[in-house]
Amino acid sequence: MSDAAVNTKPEAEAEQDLTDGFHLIIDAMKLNGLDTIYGVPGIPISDFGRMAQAAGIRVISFRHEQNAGNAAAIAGFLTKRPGVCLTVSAPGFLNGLTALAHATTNCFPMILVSGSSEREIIDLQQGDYEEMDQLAIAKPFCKAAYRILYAQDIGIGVARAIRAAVSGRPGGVYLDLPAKLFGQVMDAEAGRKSLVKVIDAAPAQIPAPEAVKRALDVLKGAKRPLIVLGKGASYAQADDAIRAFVEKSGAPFLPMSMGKGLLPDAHPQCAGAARSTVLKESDVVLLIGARLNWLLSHGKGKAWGDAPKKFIQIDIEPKEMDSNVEIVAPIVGDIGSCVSALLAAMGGNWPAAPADWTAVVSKKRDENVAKMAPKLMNNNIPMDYYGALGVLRTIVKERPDAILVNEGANTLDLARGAIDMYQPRKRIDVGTWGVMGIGMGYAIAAAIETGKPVLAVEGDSAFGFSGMEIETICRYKLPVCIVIFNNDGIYRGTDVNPTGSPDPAPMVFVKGARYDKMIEAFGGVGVHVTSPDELKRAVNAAMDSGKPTLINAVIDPAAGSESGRIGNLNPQSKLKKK
Ligand code: OXT
Ligand code: ADP
Ligand code: MG
Repeated sequence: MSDAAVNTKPEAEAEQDLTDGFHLIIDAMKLNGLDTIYGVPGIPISDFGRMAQAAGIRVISFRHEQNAGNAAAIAGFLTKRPGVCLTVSAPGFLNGLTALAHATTNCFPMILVSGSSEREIIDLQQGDYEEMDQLAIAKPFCKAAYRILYAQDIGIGVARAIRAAVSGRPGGVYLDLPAKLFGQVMDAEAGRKSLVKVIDAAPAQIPAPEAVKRALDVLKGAKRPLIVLGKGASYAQADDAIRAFVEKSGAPFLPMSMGKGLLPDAHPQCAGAARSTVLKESDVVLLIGARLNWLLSHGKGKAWGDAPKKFIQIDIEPKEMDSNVEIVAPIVGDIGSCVSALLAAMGGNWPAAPADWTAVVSKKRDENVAKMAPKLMNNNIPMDYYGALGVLRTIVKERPDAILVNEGANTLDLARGAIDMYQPRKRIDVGTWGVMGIGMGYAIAAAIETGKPVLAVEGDSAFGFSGMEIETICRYKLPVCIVIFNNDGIYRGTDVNPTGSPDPAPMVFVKGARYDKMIEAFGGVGVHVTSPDELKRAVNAAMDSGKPTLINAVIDPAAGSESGRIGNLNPQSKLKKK
């Protein structure tokens, strides 16, 4: 690309209608419906944020880039448009990079836009302000990485970033904008013409008819079919087709954590409460937007039992097939198109799922639900997880359109089981990595993108990773109610330092901490509760008022277990404890 089209002569500015990098980036975003920026301002993007706001883009300014990045990632999940995160150079960029990698790992479309230093200084390593070869560093953590050097390439650069983020398997994209680009001036008309409106950014990917037939043949032959609904199915926004297909098949379905609510957890075919049984005993498993990764025990081993199993998989990413076990009937395409094709090919007289199998699943589910019911009704003080979750379960049932954000270990795993979901994309959580720190970023973006009330159920450790964003929540007056399950530590608050030294044990925090006081510093409502009744009143009041609220819910420090439901993943020393 030559410099010829870039007008750098000041005297020409008076005579010509001009634009510059700042305005072209803003115009390119607006042209493509990117109407919100999550970020942290500073050199070299301070003015860009101001100008974007002046131009009508919503600019949500955070306290730390990782939280802004997580907000952008979940905005992408919720809307199918790439969420945009804007950061300064090197340290700001690196703070945002974790979120970019998280978005890519979870298949959420997001664009991390970072200001950067000039190439000539970076390449000679001359020590610029916040110098770093950001493009090179970003590459392994995202789906695509681009740098725009010239104002006239902004239209194409933004278009490429959008397409890369949302087409095929969605993911994170890095867009590098050197400081000098913002000020580059060019003819306004030429600039306008250089912008690109992305047409059909995520084209439908229609499955091959023979793949659909192959899958239905396998499914029809099943004696114990199971459908697994992952967060890809939630992302696809093909809710009606998925529901119609699942119901027509009559098969039990198992929602993954963020697949919950696609069909209500209270649906008669839901096998969420009979997880072990359906994994072990099914003979044909149809995966819709769920990978056979650690969360599904890689499709093999003890969790899946001894009986031979056939897997059918719907995914937009062909390489996902056979990634862990053989997929006998791969259907490659977008979930909306694949599920619609399956439905159409099933015809009018698809056989009911074998009744002996659905009876086994229902029986197990009813047993597990009955086992949990009394625990959820307990009124113990100090509260245990179940007593507190029983209250939240009812509140979510009464307010099914609220968005539930959830992170922690016990706080996560027990809430996932106890709180039924009723609508798609209402539960957002730690995802594929089990990462702590998504909480406040997710809560903010969920409120901004959907306009719905948000209930964030947070372990006390989990909250700490993004807790400063309660100021952001208060500043933007968002309808977010945060409930901290405060058990004085990571998993439990009971560990002691065995040496007797005054240093606390590694897993515990200040005992009896009052997180509710923190939000009062920013004008939010803080409430301290010790019983399920108090918790119920406080959450309902917060959800009714829509005011930023933080509820410090005291949980018995001894109630949790190591790493929640995944304690088995901790390596154990074979040596005798000293
Ligand atoms: O069928 P069976 O009989 O087996 O029963 C199952 C279901 O059928 C049944 N069930 C039900 N019964 C009745 N009624 C209903 N409605 C119902 N629904 C289900 O219940 C059981 C269990 O069901 P489930 O949960 O579906 O099944 P299971 O077997 O657990 O599923 C397996 C998994 C793997 C799919 C599931 O467990 C899962 O999704 N797990 C995700 C786990 C995860 O991601 N955890 C987070 C990471 S833990 C750890 O890494 C933490 N760290 C380290 C750290 C991290 N993560 N990140 C960063 C950046 N730095 C460090 C930290 C610091 S957690 C953590 C903080 C923890 O402390 P906190 O204070 O925040 O939290 P507390 O623990 O509360 O103190
Ligand atoms: P979960 O953690 O809920 O099991 P995963 O994140 O493991 O879900 O899997 C989601 C899968 O969904 C990914 O393999 C991704 O390629 C796929 N996916 C995402 N969007 C679509 C879509 N629109 N059509 C088809 N597959 C999709
Ligand atoms: Mg805790």
